[in-house]
Amino acid sequence: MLTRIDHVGIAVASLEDTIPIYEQAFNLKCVHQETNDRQGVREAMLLVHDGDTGGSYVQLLEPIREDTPVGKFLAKRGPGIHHIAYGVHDIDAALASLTVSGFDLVNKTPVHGTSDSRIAFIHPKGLGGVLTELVEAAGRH
Ligand code: V0V
Ligand code: CO
Repeated sequence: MLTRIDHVGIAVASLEDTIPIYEQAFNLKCVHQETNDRQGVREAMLLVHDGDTGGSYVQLLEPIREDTPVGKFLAKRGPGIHHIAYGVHDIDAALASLTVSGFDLVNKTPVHGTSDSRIAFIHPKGLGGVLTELVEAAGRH
């Protein structure tokens, strides 16, 4: 079902301050930036590796308000790893399978993700305390 690690989501107070640090530390390039109002974030994607099944990235996340998932996370825990995201070919099939298995889906149907991907979150409680996202990249269905 999973094709790759698509990204590791990292909660930060400031994209502007953190992007250059990641670029310099690992010689990464920031290949995309976007504001996602529904998710309450400004995000930056730094390409780690472009593989056969799609890219893998570091995703830096800055909250656009305090009452958002990343805003609450930052206030409670400070900056750090917020979620892991796995690539899938068919997110509808993956969600159907997880529903049958009884997992607690934050999104029962896919929502809009970075670069027009379709994404869905699975609650951290059922997965070892790790907020987990599935990503079906645009055009790779
Ligand atoms: C909260 N908890 C976490 C967590 N956030 N545990 C692990 N990782 C996280 N990131 C734990 C928290 O410690 C509490 O545990 C419990 O969940 C409830 O916390 P809360 O602060 O009251 O938070 P809730 O319940 O209001 O919301 C938690 C969920 C929320 C996971 C439901 O964060 C959510 O809907 N996340 C999905 C959307 C999202 O994260 N979007 C931003 C990224 P205790 O204290 O009860 O044990 S957007 C993105 O990645 C995009 C656009 C993309 O990739 O394209
Ligand atoms: Co993400």
